[in-house]
Amino acid sequence: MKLYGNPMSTCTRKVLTVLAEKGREAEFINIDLSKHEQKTPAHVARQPFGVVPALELDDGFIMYESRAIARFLDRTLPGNSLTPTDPKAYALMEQFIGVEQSYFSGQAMKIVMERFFNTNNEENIAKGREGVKRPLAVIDAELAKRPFLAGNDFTLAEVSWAPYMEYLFAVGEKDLVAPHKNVMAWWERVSSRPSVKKAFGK
Ligand SMILES: N[C@@H](CCC(=O)N[C@@H](CS)C(=O)NCC(=O)O)C(=O)O
Repeated sequence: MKLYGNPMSTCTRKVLTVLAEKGREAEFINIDLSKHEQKTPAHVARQPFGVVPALELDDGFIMYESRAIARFLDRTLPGNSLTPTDPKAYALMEQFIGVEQSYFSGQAMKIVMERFFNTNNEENIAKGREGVKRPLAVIDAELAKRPFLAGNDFTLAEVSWAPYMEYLFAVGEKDLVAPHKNVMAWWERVSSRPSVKKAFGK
């Protein structure tokens, strides 16, 4: 199995987290985003939108989209399942993957990109800060009721949220999260998990 990705990429990190949870390694093919290797014809043949990650199985099957890859690996690799069997817990997991994708990660990345590339457009940063407030408040209320987004266990919902949360802290935005005590406690549980540490190079 080959994973075409970049170790700094949030989407690649979701896939690496699932692999680490399962105790599996893929052959990692580094796609250098600074050299635009994601736009080469060879990579676009695997990922038609010219981004990472893409997964290639030994039988030649190729797929892309990080959340789809995460679901696929969770379903097909043996080991600890990251998808609840209880239908309501499953619904919550999918709901919070949707919340991450629709309302959180795009806003968080507005801040992260400005800081990461040192462009520091304060207008964009302010928009991102405003944008993450609601999803953080929403999950804070939910996390008052249970330790993880879908229940008592770490699931693909945490896999989806973790890379963006990690970057918010990494670029010095702890103050955005700190008023949300339940999110802080949850993040301690998530970020101390060996799979997350491994996937994030910690
Ligand atoms: N929806 C895609 C998004 C992939 C994506 O945007 N990847 C970023 C890195 S996290 C990328 O390759 N960026 C480089 C570019 O946009 O050229 C997924 O979940 O896999």
